[in-house]
Amino acid sequence: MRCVSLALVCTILVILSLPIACAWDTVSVSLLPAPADMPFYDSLEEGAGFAAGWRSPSSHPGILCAWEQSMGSEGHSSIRLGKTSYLLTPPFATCWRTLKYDGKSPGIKVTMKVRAIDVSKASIDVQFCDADDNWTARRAAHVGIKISGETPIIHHWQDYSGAVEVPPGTRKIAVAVTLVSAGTIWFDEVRVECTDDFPKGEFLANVETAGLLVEDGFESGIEAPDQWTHGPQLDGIKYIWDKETFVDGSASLALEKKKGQTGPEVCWRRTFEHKDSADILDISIHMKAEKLLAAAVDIVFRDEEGAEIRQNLFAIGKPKVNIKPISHEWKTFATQVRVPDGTATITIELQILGRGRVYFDGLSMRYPR
Ligand SMILES: [Ca+2]
Ligand SMILES: [Ca+2]
Repeated sequence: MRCVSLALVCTILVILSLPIACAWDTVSVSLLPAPADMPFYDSLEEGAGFAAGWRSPSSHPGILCAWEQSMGSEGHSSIRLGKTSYLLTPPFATCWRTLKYDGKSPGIKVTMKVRAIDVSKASIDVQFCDADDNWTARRAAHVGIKISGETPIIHHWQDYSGAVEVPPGTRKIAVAVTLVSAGTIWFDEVRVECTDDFPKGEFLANVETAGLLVEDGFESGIEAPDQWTHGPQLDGIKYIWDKETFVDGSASLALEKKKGQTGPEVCWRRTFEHKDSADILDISIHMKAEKLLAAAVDIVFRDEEGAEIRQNLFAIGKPKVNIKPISHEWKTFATQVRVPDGTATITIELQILGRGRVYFDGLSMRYPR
């Protein structure tokens, strides 16, 4: 009896919060229309304007979520997700469906057909909501490449499937398909069922912050953005916290060198503790060059004893004296790196290696889930 009334209260609360559920940055989901019991099967053929029961955030430039009417692995309909930006940061193209959960089944298995064009990274996740309306998620399946640098995948309809453990206290679940990288995917024939055969999931985190190490626009601080320090004061070098040139917010970090070359010690740097169990990190940043010979972004992995492994992430130009300097507007640089075993801290260095001026903004570091 108590369960029934709680379920009623939850349902009413969710219905009351519907306008909020439409906002981009929330993962709240609606229960419209009445969700089906499991096993759940949906070929995405029914609906008016959009596939019945499926939700997506409000539209955003470069992000597409559409009910496809002329392509299906079964029938003639599916859902298409598209993203134009190669940045592995939000907004993502995503779509989800909330389902009833019986409160007993220890695991959930999801199966669906997926068609992909030029996809590096997409995921099929199961999300869990507790009594306090906190959402967490587990990855059921990954769609895309395994290692940075591989060619994005293209394939016709293929089965993707995965099972996840349901955390204690789960009141409802949602199945979500999310396109993180650029590309296009379609999905169809979604099947969700209870199972007791699933791998023990190690990671469970808040959906909105899952895997995020940092998103830094260099906005706040006193003499420099919070937690950023710079290298030595040398003749002809300026370390600038610039408040006139930026991609977002109202500030960026810049470096200026009057002439000649410099070493990597001329940099802005910030250090993070590496505590995540993941050994892969997605990193992106925006850079702008003004009459610049060369700049670079390095990552330095240090173990408990301080032994370091240094790796170049991005580079502009060449640190040679007799070449023509480069100027370009903001460009986005993105990559994925493997975190070496035993890493305790991760330092990002934003360097200038030759004369000119370079700006940095919008650093994002994320452990992919
Ligand atoms: Ca279909
Ligand atoms: Ca900024």
